[in-house]
Amino acid sequence: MLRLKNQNVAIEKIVFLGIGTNKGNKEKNISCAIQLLSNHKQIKILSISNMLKNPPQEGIKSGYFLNGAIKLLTSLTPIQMFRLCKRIEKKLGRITKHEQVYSRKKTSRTIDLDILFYGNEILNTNKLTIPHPMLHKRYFVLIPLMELCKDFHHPLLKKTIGELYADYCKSIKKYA
Ligand code: PH2
Ligand code: MG
Ligand code: MG
Repeated sequence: MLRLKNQNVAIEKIVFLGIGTNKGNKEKNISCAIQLLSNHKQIKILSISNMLKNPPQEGIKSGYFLNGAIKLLTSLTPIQMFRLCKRIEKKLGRITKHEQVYSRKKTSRTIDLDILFYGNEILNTNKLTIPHPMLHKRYFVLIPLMELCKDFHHPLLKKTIGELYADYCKSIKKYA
């Protein structure tokens, strides 16, 4: 998008988001979050993976998760994108008072929106790390990304999603 008047060029970046939910009406949580993202003027959703029903990982004790990934185009900066994700999480976590009490528990999420990739950018602040530091260790992220962008290059690990997925599969075989 080119704004000639003030010579500002709004650069649009491809962003991949991870989406997850383990609480409440999970299908509805996912579709509300996607609706809120697509309502934003500076976001164009390009594709959405299938949602994967899978057990909680990394020590979380809860019912199953629904996880997926979203590919979008945006002129928001990484920090603006991050703040939007937090606003959407907050909005969807506040359906009822009863749920508000529960959502204080870190393990129970009405919706979790994580920035996986922001173009090829590498960012490391105490608030935000891009690419997502855990993405190559999480099958519930790698499987949806395989569907959307198996040839996308991880800018830090210098491997494609396909290669990272193959590495992940090898690593779990080793410990099986
Ligand atoms: N998120 C976590 C930790 N564990 N497990 C699954 N299956 N799905 C998640 O989204 C998830 C998790 C921390 O964000
Ligand atoms: Mg997360
Ligand atoms: Mg998160």
